[in-house]
Amino acid sequence: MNDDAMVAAKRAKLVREKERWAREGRRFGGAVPVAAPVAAPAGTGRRLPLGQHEVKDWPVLDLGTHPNLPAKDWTLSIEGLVDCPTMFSFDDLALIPQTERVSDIHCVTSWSRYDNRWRGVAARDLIAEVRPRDEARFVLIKSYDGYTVNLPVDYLYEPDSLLATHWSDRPLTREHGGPVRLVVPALYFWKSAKWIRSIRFIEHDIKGFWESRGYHMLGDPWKEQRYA
Ligand SMILES: Nc1nc2c(c(=O)[nH]1)N[C@H]1C(S)=C(S)[C@@H](COP(=O)(O)O)O[C@H]1N2
Ligand SMILES: [Mo]
Repeated sequence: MNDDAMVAAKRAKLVREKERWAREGRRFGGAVPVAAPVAAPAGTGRRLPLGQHEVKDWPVLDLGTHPNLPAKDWTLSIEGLVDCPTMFSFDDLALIPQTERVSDIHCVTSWSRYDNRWRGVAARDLIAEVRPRDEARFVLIKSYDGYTVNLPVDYLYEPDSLLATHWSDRPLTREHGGPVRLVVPALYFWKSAKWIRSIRFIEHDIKGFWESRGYHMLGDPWKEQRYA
Protein backbone atom coordinates (compact mmCIF):
# COMPACT_ATOMS: atom_id res chain seq x y z
CA MET A 1 0.00 0.00 0.00
CA ASN A 2 1.25 3.49 -0.74
CA ASP A 3 0.96 6.34 1.79
CA ASP A 4 -2.31 7.71 0.43
CA ALA A 5 -3.92 4.27 0.54
CA MET A 6 -2.69 3.77 4.11
CA VAL A 7 -4.13 7.10 5.22
CA ALA A 8 -7.42 6.30 3.46
CA ALA A 9 -7.59 2.85 5.07
CA LYS A 10 -6.80 4.29 8.50
CA ARG A 11 -9.42 6.99 8.05
CA ALA A 12 -12.07 4.48 6.92
CA LYS A 13 -11.39 2.28 9.95
CA LEU A 14 -11.60 5.21 12.36
CA VAL A 15 -14.80 6.48 10.77
CA ARG A 16 -16.39 2.99 10.93
CA GLU A 17 -15.48 2.71 14.59
CA LYS A 18 -16.93 6.09 15.53
CA GLU A 19 -20.09 5.40 13.50
CA ARG A 20 -20.49 2.20 15.47
CA TRP A 21 -20.22 4.12 18.76
CA ALA A 22 -22.88 6.52 17.54
CA ARG A 23 -25.20 3.60 16.66
CA GLU A 24 -24.65 1.88 19.99
CA GLY A 25 -25.06 5.16 21.84
CA ARG A 26 -28.45 5.52 20.19
CA ARG A 27 -29.41 2.02 21.26
CA PHE A 28 -28.50 2.78 24.85
CA GLY A 29 -30.69 5.87 24.76
CA GLY A 30 -28.13 8.45 23.76
CA ALA A 31 -25.95 8.44 26.85
CA VAL A 32 -23.36 6.18 28.43
CA PRO A 33 -25.06 4.93 31.62
CA VAL A 34 -23.29 6.44 34.62
CA ALA A 35 -24.48 6.43 38.24
CA ALA A 36 -24.03 10.11 38.98
CA PRO A 37 -26.17 13.17 39.55
CA VAL A 38 -27.52 15.10 36.60
CA ALA A 39 -24.79 17.22 35.03
CA ALA A 40 -24.85 20.82 36.14
CA PRO A 41 -23.80 23.58 33.75
CA ALA A 42 -20.29 24.95 34.11
CA GLY A 43 -19.99 27.45 36.93
CA THR A 44 -22.42 25.72 39.28
CA GLY A 45 -19.96 23.48 41.08
CA ARG A 46 -19.39 20.51 38.83
CA ARG A 47 -16.31 20.49 36.63
CA LEU A 48 -16.36 17.10 34.91
CA PRO A 49 -19.40 16.45 32.68
CA LEU A 50 -21.13 13.06 33.00
CA GLY A 51 -19.42 10.16 31.26
CA GLN A 52 -16.04 11.95 31.10
CA HIS A 53 -12.71 11.21 32.81
CA GLU A 54 -9.76 13.55 33.25
CA VAL A 55 -6.50 13.03 31.35
CA LYS A 56 -3.20 14.86 31.84
CA ASP A 57 -1.72 14.28 28.38
CA TRP A 58 -3.21 15.75 25.21
CA PRO A 59 -4.35 13.11 22.71
CA VAL A 60 -4.23 13.86 18.98
CA LEU A 61 -7.52 13.01 17.25
CA ASP A 62 -8.39 13.62 13.62
CA LEU A 63 -8.97 11.89 10.29
CA GLY A 64 -5.29 11.03 9.90
CA THR A 65 -3.96 13.79 7.64
CA HIS A 66 -2.14 16.75 9.16
CA PRO A 67 -2.00 19.49 6.49
CA ASN A 68 1.39 21.17 6.23
CA LEU A 69 0.52 24.86 6.42
CA PRO A 70 3.23 27.41 7.09
CA ALA A 71 1.60 30.55 8.53
CA LYS A 72 2.41 32.48 5.33
CA ASP A 73 0.30 30.03 3.27
CA TRP A 74 -2.69 29.96 5.63
CA THR A 75 -5.84 31.94 4.83
CA LEU A 76 -9.28 32.00 6.39
CA SER A 77 -12.26 32.90 4.26
CA ILE A 78 -15.40 34.23 5.95
CA GLU A 79 -18.36 33.99 3.62
CA GLY A 80 -22.10 33.49 3.28
CA LEU A 81 -24.63 35.73 5.03
CA VAL A 82 -22.25 38.54 6.05
CA ASP A 83 -22.06 42.17 4.91
CA CYS A 84 -18.31 42.04 4.33
CA PRO A 85 -17.03 38.65 3.11
CA THR A 86 -13.33 38.67 3.90
CA MET A 87 -10.22 36.59 3.36
CA PHE A 88 -7.85 36.84 6.35
CA SER A 89 -4.16 36.02 6.23
CA PHE A 90 -2.16 35.08 9.33
CA ASP A 91 -0.79 38.64 9.43
CA ASP A 92 -4.32 40.07 9.22
CA LEU A 93 -5.24 38.01 12.26
CA ALA A 94 -2.32 39.47 14.20
CA LEU A 95 -3.77 42.98 13.65
CA ILE A 96 -6.91 42.10 15.61
CA PRO A 97 -6.58 42.46 19.42
CA GLN A 98 -5.27 39.21 20.93
CA THR A 99 -7.16 37.33 23.62
CA GLU A 100 -5.96 34.71 26.10
CA ARG A 101 -8.38 32.29 27.79
CA VAL A 102 -7.99 29.20 29.97
CA SER A 103 -10.60 26.49 29.36
CA ASP A 104 -11.33 22.77 29.67
CA ILE A 105 -11.50 20.34 26.75
CA HIS A 106 -14.26 17.70 26.69
CA CYS A 107 -13.85 15.15 23.90
CA VAL A 108 -16.86 12.99 23.01
CA THR A 109 -14.61 9.89 23.20
CA SER A 110 -14.76 10.59 26.99
CA TRP A 111 -11.48 12.30 27.89
CA SER A 112 -11.40 15.79 29.39
CA ARG A 113 -8.34 17.96 29.80
CA TYR A 114 -8.41 20.87 32.24
CA ASP A 115 -6.77 24.31 32.07
CA ASN A 116 -5.72 24.71 28.46
CA ARG A 117 -4.25 28.16 27.93
CA TRP A 118 -5.17 29.38 24.46
CA ARG A 119 -4.16 32.62 22.76
CA GLY A 120 -5.40 34.08 19.52
CA VAL A 121 -8.35 36.14 18.36
CA ALA A 122 -11.72 35.90 20.09
CA ALA A 123 -14.19 34.56 17.54
CA ARG A 124 -16.54 37.45 18.36
CA ASP A 125 -13.82 39.99 17.56
CA LEU A 126 -13.19 38.34 14.20
CA ILE A 127 -16.90 38.20 13.43
CA ALA A 128 -17.25 41.90 14.22
CA GLU A 129 -15.06 42.54 11.16
CA VAL A 130 -17.43 40.81 8.71
CA ARG A 131 -20.81 41.85 10.18
CA PRO A 132 -23.11 38.80 9.95
CA ARG A 133 -26.66 39.49 8.79
CA ASP A 134 -29.58 38.90 11.17
CA GLU A 135 -30.71 35.77 9.31
CA ALA A 136 -27.30 34.09 9.80
CA ARG A 137 -27.99 31.67 12.67
CA PHE A 138 -25.48 28.87 12.01
CA VAL A 139 -22.00 28.43 10.58
CA LEU A 140 -20.51 25.64 8.52
CA ILE A 141 -16.77 25.44 9.01
CA LYS A 142 -14.31 23.79 6.61
CA SER A 143 -10.75 22.74 7.32
CA TYR A 144 -7.67 22.09 5.19
CA ASP A 145 -7.91 18.33 5.74
CA GLY A 146 -11.44 18.23 4.29
CA TYR A 147 -13.12 18.12 7.72
CA THR A 148 -16.36 20.06 8.19
CA VAL A 149 -18.33 20.98 11.30
CA ASN A 150 -21.49 22.99 12.05
CA LEU A 151 -22.54 25.09 15.04
CA PRO A 152 -24.93 27.87 16.00
CA VAL A 153 -23.51 31.38 15.57
CA ASP A 154 -24.29 32.07 19.25
CA TYR A 155 -21.41 29.81 20.31
CA LEU A 156 -18.95 31.99 18.42
CA TYR A 157 -19.98 34.90 20.64
CA GLU A 158 -19.02 33.01 23.81
CA PRO A 159 -16.04 34.84 25.37
CA ASP A 160 -14.03 31.56 25.48
CA SER A 161 -14.45 30.82 21.76
CA LEU A 162 -11.17 31.59 20.02
CA LEU A 163 -9.30 31.26 16.77
CA ALA A 164 -6.22 29.99 18.54
CA THR A 165 -2.67 30.41 17.30
CA HIS A 166 -0.95 29.56 20.61
CA TRP A 167 -1.27 26.97 23.35
CA SER A 168 0.67 27.45 26.61
CA ASP A 169 2.55 30.40 25.06
CA ARG A 170 3.87 28.30 22.20
CA PRO A 171 2.68 28.33 18.57
CA LEU A 172 0.06 25.66 18.08
CA THR A 173 1.75 22.53 16.70
CA ARG A 174 0.78 21.07 13.34
CA GLU A 175 -0.78 17.94 14.87
CA HIS A 176 -3.04 20.05 17.09
CA GLY A 177 -4.26 22.19 14.20
CA GLY A 178 -1.58 24.86 13.71
CA PRO A 179 -1.20 27.48 12.51
CA VAL A 180 -4.82 28.28 13.45
CA ARG A 181 -7.63 26.22 14.94
CA LEU A 182 -11.02 27.00 16.35
CA VAL A 183 -11.61 26.42 20.08
CA VAL A 184 -15.23 26.29 21.34
CA PRO A 185 -14.97 25.02 24.94
CA ALA A 186 -18.75 25.05 25.52
CA LEU A 187 -19.18 22.15 23.05
CA TYR A 188 -17.53 18.73 22.66
CA PHE A 189 -14.09 19.06 21.13
CA TRP A 190 -15.07 17.69 17.72
CA LYS A 191 -16.61 21.15 17.08
CA SER A 192 -13.18 22.79 17.50
CA ALA A 193 -11.95 22.59 13.91
CA LYS A 194 -8.20 22.24 13.45
CA TRP A 195 -6.47 23.83 10.39
CA ILE A 196 -9.49 26.07 9.90
CA ARG A 197 -10.00 27.23 6.32
CA SER A 198 -13.42 28.85 6.01
CA ILE A 199 -16.47 29.90 8.01
CA ARG A 200 -19.75 30.15 6.10
CA PHE A 201 -22.67 31.93 7.77
CA ILE A 202 -25.95 30.22 6.90
CA GLU A 203 -29.62 30.44 7.81
CA HIS A 204 -30.40 26.73 8.35
CA ASP A 205 -28.19 24.19 10.12
CA ILE A 206 -26.24 21.78 7.86
CA LYS A 207 -24.53 18.60 9.12
CA GLY A 208 -20.74 18.47 9.20
CA PHE A 209 -18.50 15.40 9.00
CA TRP A 210 -19.40 13.71 12.31
CA GLU A 211 -22.94 15.08 12.41
CA SER A 212 -23.56 13.18 9.15
CA ARG A 213 -22.31 10.03 10.88
CA GLY A 214 -24.62 9.89 13.90
CA TYR A 215 -23.19 12.61 16.13
CA HIS A 216 -25.33 15.32 17.69
CA MET A 217 -26.05 18.57 15.81
CA LEU A 218 -25.12 20.69 18.85
CA GLY A 219 -22.87 18.58 21.12
CA ASP A 220 -23.29 20.21 24.55
CA PRO A 221 -21.20 18.12 27.02
CA TRP A 222 -23.31 19.38 29.97
CA LYS A 223 -26.35 17.74 28.39
CA GLU A 224 -24.38 14.72 27.14
CA GLN A 225 -25.40 15.46 23.57
CA ARG A 226 -23.09 12.87 22.06
CA TYR A 227 -25.30 11.19 19.46
CA ALA A 228 -28.28 12.26 17.41
N1 LIG B 1 -9.68 19.73 10.78
C1 LIG B 1 -10.05 18.85 11.73
N2 LIG B 1 -10.42 19.32 12.93
C2 LIG B 1 -10.79 18.46 13.90
C3 LIG B 1 -10.80 17.07 13.67
C4 LIG B 1 -10.40 16.61 12.38
O1 LIG B 1 -10.38 15.40 12.08
N3 LIG B 1 -10.02 17.54 11.44
N4 LIG B 1 -11.18 16.22 14.69
C5 LIG B 1 -11.98 16.79 15.80
C6 LIG B 1 -12.01 15.91 16.94
S1 LIG B 1 -13.05 14.55 16.84
C7 LIG B 1 -11.36 16.19 18.11
S2 LIG B 1 -11.59 15.29 19.52
C8 LIG B 1 -10.38 17.31 18.18
C9 LIG B 1 -9.02 16.80 18.60
O2 LIG B 1 -8.10 17.85 18.69
P1 LIG B 1 -6.63 17.51 19.18
O3 LIG B 1 -6.03 16.52 18.20
O4 LIG B 1 -5.88 18.80 19.22
O5 LIG B 1 -6.74 16.89 20.54
O6 LIG B 1 -10.24 17.98 16.93
C10 LIG B 1 -11.44 18.14 16.23
N5 LIG B 1 -11.15 18.98 15.10
MO1 LIG C 1 -13.31 13.83 19.12
